[in-house]
Amino acid sequence: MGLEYVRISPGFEKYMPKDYVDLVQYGQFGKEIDVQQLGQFKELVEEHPMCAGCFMAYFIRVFYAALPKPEDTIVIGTAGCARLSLSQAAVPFIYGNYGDTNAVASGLKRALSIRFPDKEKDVVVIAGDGGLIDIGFGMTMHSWFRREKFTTIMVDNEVYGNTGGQESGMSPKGVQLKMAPKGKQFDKINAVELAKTAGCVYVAKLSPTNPKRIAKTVRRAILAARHFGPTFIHAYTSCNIEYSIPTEKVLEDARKREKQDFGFYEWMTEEVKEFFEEIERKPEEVKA
Ligand SMILES: Cc1ncc(C[n+]2csc(CCOP(=O)(O)OP(=O)(O)O)c2C)c(N)n1
Ligand code: SF4
Repeated sequence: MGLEYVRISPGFEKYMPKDYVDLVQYGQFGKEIDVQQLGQFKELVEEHPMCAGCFMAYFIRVFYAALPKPEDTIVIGTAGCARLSLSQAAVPFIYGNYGDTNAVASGLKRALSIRFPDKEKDVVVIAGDGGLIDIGFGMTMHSWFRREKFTTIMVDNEVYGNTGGQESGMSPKGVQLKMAPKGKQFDKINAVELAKTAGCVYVAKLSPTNPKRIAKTVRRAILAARHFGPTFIHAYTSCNIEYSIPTEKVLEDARKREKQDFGFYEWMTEEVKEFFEEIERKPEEVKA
């Protein structure tokens, strides 16, 4: 895409679908949106078939609101619950074969930098724990080893939600699931430490209790990937269905997990830290 493709040619407004006109007039393209204004602008994803009250769907909603440049972003997903809403958003979406997302993203990011040498095009992978750390493990790790400059976001619901409840490497030890009736025998994989060891330059872990913090983390991960190398966000996004969490208890559960094992964690290289210190300085701190 790009801003020039998003804008409607003068005189054509009356022929375009209202949803599209609203998106251009009242949406995020070409603007910096504060995530606290959610509900006051036309969002990039509004309708999707994910379960009512699904916290993964909420996280994805905030993710889109946080994109620094939606008109220059491409999202890659795969089989799993997340793609049900990713594929409905007004941002180009590529469906990678299950497990292949980070290989597809590597090729795409390289191709975009050749095709558009003077433009920044952001590539973001969003996939489940099964897609990234189980079946896609090799592709994920090797994209990090190769220092590919895109962001990987793992929406970790600690189960294979889309296929009915098999255990994943990210399920906590001992948990019983529909298709793991004996209880998981092994520890939850430490994805954050793997990402740091494999070469990510910015790594964060969070439970989505605070939209402002989600937005800042997403933005930082995308900007760091643009300039320095691979970045990774590990987000806890509970599954109401497989973990039997009633919709009204979803936030309570996220807060509980935040206290327990999903406290906000952020790590970055010195180079990335200096970059953010520079670009996030308040205007009054910038010397004339
Ligand atoms: C190559 C391949 N293997 C297996 C599948 C079947 N499959 C589809 S979704 C899925 C599990 C999804 O779990 P996860 O990635 O954790 O995402 P969630 O649905 O939990 O969000 C599997 C095994 C597939 N579509 N393609
Ligand atoms: S199965 Fe779970 S993760 Fe998937 S949409 Fe439903 S609540 Fe969300």
